[in-house]
Amino acid sequence: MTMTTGARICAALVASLLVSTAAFAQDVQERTLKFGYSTFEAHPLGQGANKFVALVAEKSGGKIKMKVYPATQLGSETQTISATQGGVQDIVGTSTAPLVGLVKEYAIFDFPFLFANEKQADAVVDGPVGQTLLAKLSEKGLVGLCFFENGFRNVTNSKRPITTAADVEGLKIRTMQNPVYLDAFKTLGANAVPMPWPEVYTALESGAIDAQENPYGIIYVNKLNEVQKYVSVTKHAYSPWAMIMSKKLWDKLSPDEQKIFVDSCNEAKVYQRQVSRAEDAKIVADLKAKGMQINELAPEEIAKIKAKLQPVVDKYTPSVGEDLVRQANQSIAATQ
Ligand code: EAX
Repeated sequence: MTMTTGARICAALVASLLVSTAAFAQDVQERTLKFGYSTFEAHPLGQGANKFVALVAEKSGGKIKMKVYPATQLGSETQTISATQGGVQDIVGTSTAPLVGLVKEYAIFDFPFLFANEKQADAVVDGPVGQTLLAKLSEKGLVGLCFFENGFRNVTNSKRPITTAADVEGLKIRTMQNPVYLDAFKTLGANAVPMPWPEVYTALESGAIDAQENPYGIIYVNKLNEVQKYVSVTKHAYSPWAMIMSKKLWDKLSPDEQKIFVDSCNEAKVYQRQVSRAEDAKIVADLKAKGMQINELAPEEIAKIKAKLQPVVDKYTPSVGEDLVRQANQSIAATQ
């Protein structure tokens, strides 16, 4: 039987359509995944998480769905990281600070005053250092997809505005469960106590602690204005927020599915960071309206605090690795 040219092209098109439909059907399975994270849906991190979920659904033709558990419903960050390692939870969004217990190199992000602005943070987390750190999670049963941002951290407390390093002395301050933060605040003379986030509001309310430190967004959605009077704009550290998948799930995914997750994360992060940065100005006004007293520190006082904390950076540089620190500083310098 002979075919006309038109018929041949038509047959080829039908065949390729069948192949691609079949390939799609084969490479993307129907899945419902469990995704938990620490903060509220209204927070820019929650908005970014929703964007990620929507993108995954869209790119998978509606086949990959996620059941989302915000606001520490599945437990604290350390608990949800462990659950994700074990495969009980499929995806976790978490501050990177609690990851230091698993991969010591993550401590680089906790170095006081490593970044002066968002551009520097983006250059490092999206550059070779961020890639190395995401890859390192695979040794621990986890797969790093990309970094969202929690943001620059400021100290809040119930006692006094912090205008100099001396004002930090004696404050009973909660830190994340991370040795760099603990050492930094101890170095400044604070009584620093590590505590999982879900316990913090109550501890502030009861007066068990005086202070905590977090970016504006976390202060705001958790209504810390009800239990804290002062916000001092120390910007002493920047918290990235890692989107992480269980390696147990990752290893079962087809390359097409893996790509859907990585691409969705990288698209969602651009949106998430925009939201995060756009909301800060509104939050400051609202916190002030709710009675919080917000103070900036003079640049020379920030410089003094930074100098006091240099020994902490020096202490953790060997365990992070000289090369990684050098790479981070190169990425930072390249933004100038
Ligand atoms: O992940 O524990 C913390 O202070 C974190 O910044 C917060 O829970 C968001």
